[in-house]
Amino acid sequence: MGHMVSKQPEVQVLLLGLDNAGKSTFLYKLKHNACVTTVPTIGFNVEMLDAKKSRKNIAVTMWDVGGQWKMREHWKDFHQNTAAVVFVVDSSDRTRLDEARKELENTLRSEQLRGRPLILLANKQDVNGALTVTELKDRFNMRKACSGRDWFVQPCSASTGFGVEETFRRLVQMVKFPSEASAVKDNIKETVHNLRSTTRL
Ligand code: G3D
Ligand code: MG
Repeated sequence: MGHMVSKQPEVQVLLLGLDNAGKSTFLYKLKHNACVTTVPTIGFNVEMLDAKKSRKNIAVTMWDVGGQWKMREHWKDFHQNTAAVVFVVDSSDRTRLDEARKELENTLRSEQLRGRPLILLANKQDVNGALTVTELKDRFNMRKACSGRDWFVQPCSASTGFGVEETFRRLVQMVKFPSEASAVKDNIKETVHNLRSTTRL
């Protein structure tokens, strides 16, 4: 059979985090566990990965936007059409945790990312003294920061590969297509909620 010019659902995922968090390493590791094509570009990397969700093939496009200070102002340019965010943290670098938390908070403030699921990737778990998932959850005040969206803190070591595939599996589980019944239901629920709050039904 010839290659189908795909009508398969496509979702975009944003990989964010400070420089040196391990975003590119994570993407590189994933690439070896899935069928991908690489399109290296100035300022960001993008990979396409195949996945299965509800017995359907889906194409996951993962954007690794440079974490350097210069690039951060461009993060918001990627927010539109983003189905989920993976925010990568260097769990071993205690000196930059506050900086990372602030960037996460900025990201979560984006209107275009409202309700989108988020995975906090607790990377570099192989390093001695790295913060644990529980510690990071507290440090980033996840429960409060992520209210109104699905979220998860995933332990990972991008360089050894620990947790990498599991992250991708969870990600695929968490993303919603507009066509998915549950997503439609969520939209309806949200609309009803908004109607109620504005009209006091
Ligand atoms: P970035 O794309 O987020 O900027 P990189 O980060 O993927 O370039 O990784 C930054 C550095 O962290 C790299 O080290 C990389 O090898 C290291 N790194 C990434 N993930 C892990 C991890 O899980 N454990 C450990 N121990 N190191 C990790 P170098 O030395 O190449 O700069
Ligand atoms: Mg990088």
